[in-house]
Amino acid sequence: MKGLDVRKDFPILKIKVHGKPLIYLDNAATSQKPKTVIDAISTYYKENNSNVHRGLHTLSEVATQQYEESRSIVAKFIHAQPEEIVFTHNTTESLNLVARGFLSSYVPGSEMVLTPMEHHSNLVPWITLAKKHHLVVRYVPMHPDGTLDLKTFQHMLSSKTKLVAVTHVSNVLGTINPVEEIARLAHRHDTLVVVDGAQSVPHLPVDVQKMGCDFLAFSSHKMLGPTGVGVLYGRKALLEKMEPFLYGGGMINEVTYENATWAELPNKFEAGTPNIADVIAFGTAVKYLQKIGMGRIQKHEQLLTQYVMQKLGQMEGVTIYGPSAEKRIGVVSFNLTGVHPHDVATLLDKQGIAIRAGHHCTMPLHKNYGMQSSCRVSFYLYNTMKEIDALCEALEKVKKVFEKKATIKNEGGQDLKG
Ligand code: 7TS
Repeated sequence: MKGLDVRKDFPILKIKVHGKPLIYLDNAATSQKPKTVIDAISTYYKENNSNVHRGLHTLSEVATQQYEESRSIVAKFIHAQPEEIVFTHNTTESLNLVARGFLSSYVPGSEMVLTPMEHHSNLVPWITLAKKHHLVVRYVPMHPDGTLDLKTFQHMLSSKTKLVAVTHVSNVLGTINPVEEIARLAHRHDTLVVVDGAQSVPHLPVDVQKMGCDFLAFSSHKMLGPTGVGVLYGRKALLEKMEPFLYGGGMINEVTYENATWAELPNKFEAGTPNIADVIAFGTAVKYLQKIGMGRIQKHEQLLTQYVMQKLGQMEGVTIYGPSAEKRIGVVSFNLTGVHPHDVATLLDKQGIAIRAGHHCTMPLHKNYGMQSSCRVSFYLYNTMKEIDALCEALEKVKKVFEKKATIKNEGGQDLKG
């Protein structure tokens, strides 16, 4: 397979871990950054550092212009208008902003529909809200392969349903959920649709017009940008109705000792000095992704996913969770029989291979599958087939270590008996 020829752009991919070349397969947690993004941060501080939206001097004007340019780049990337893009600190904050912003619209007994595969960030804000305001939370059933049962979902909706919150892509199962269809069905009941795009916007072409969602949340750090920048896309009419959740400088129109009125969108939701350098560098990251092309990135990751699922599928003692490769993105969670995921991750790390092990902030989903934790590999545009070969070889070694341990234990037991 011909790769995307991008590895040279990522300085960190040249490093060694425990003397072995780094194989970074933890992209669902955070992605690596190309040199252009790293340079954008340092150039900003070296040549441009200033606060935005307040100075009349040259530096402040340039910083404001670059900050707002990033907003336009991000808006274009998901087919939205710049005033519909609110910069937050991460997906978690974006989702909390929506949960707080519509507090007054929920009457006791109102229903929210979630899915069993939500990350805690798209679960905890809603269940906490529900507890405080006596709302009912319902969950769409899932087929055994980790896809949603849309037929049942359709029947769960009614005039009582105020909100559907769904992840576009599961960070554990990799499942791509049919968010277009979900939004269409929900809107028949005037239900708000909040989509968690943390794992989709970095990996698929996303068009909020086509998707038809009301809100979409995602993070810069998972899509080649810096940490500390998140996005909340919201339909303009809804953002106008929504209450801010932070109050202070930058978000006001007029203030007296008794009263305050809010600034126009999107400033109403960006109180205080924002993360200027990182927002600007995020714009650089989005431009980089656009240059490669989201379609090509998706295709590349699809090939890697097919390959890893085929190879892991052939390996004895491996259980893979979630749907077949064509229904998911490049996220594959699995377990090795008899080996704790933390041991798998630690032994792989000794080979220079970074994977995630744990519950991946989806405790209820793991319980659903009758487990506490799993191993997870997740790809991005710079990963290769060779890295997957190295992963599988290393996993075979892990299996051998534990088979040996089991034999020694057994032999020990026999000795005792004897
Ligand atoms: N939603 C999904 C689907 C996610 O995968 C994550 C982070 C979040 C929300 C939260 O994003 P944040 O930027 O606010 O932290 N997921 C993971 C993960 O799978 N491993 O580490 C972080």
